[in-house]
Amino acid sequence: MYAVKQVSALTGVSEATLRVWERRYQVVEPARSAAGYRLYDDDQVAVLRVMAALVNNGVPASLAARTVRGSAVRGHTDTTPVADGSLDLVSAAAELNPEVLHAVLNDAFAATDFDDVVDCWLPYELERLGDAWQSGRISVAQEHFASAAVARHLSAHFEDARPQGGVPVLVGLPQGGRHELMLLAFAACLRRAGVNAIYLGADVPLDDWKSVASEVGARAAVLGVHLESDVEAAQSVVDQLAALSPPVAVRVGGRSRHKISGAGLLEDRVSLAAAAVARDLRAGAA
Ligand code: B12
Repeated sequence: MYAVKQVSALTGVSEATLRVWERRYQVVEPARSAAGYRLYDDDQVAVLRVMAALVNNGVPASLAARTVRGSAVRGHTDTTPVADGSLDLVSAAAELNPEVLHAVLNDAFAATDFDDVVDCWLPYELERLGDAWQSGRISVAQEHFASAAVARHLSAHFEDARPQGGVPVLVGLPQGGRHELMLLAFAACLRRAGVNAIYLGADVPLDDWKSVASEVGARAAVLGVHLESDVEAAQSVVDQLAALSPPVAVRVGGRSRHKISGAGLLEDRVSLAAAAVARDLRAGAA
């Protein structure tokens, strides 16, 4: 067991903040020594570490607390049923209960700004989902069950932000690419920023990028580049769109974007990346 001073040193969170998280958000409930001092076990320290990481990444404390409370981060070995009000996507995936999954996603999107959800909560939970899948704690079917629900929620936000006309910007993945969730989140942010985003989705053939760009008169496109295996197809899209007359300027996002040449690089947080693209378009730089 650890005293509050030790937990503060282990997590980098001040003693006062640890007490606030306990009182206000019930993140953990430490035992008490005979003299009344707080005593934390290893699982509670693990939960507080995750909470600290989320908050340091910009997740509001209230949302971070709901993410870790009752969540599978405890012990990292198992998935537990979703506790009331917890925002644990992995446990919801494991339960295979559509209502629970829907509630977790609904609550996450209702808990704070859309931008906070897609910049902080969603990538964190998708990574946990990938780790749970890779380590065999959830099956491929459970992962698909959760990803499909995420895609439906993001699509609804995309549809809600109606296009307001203006120069169309194509958004999609190169041929073979299937990791579209963060790209869809990006497209929703772009529309919310007033840009006429045309979302093409996953696995778009090279020739279609060219024909669609000409057909709709696009001057800009955004491509997601995730896996090493996406790089070659993405580079071809960049090269071929740049060779069109007039040329289409391409920006790339996603973890393999640095391997692409001749395209603008977008930052990881999709809402900030979308704001930058919207700003450039307004300034007249396609
Ligand atoms: C959901 C998922 C799938 C779903 C995707 C469904 C869908 N509709 O999108 C499906 C089932 C299709 C899938 C398939 C595969 N997947 Co997958 N998948 C995932 C999972 C769980 C989430 C993916 C995701 O959305 N990540 C988004 C965020 C969380 O991660 P990120 O890529 O680092 O992105 C960050 C930024 O780059 C930014 N960003 C991302 N895109 C964009 C775009 C723009 C424009 C901007 C500005 C920013 C931006 O957002 C993030 C925030 O920081 C990840 C786990 C993980 N850690 O990512 C595995 C993961 C990416 N998949 C993996 C693998 C191996 C595969 C498959 C090869 C599995 C297989 N054997 O078939 C296939 C490949 C498919 C293909 N050809 O592309 C591995 C990749 C390992 C590697 N580095 O090579 C991962 C990491 C899982 C794991 N832990 O092993 N997958």
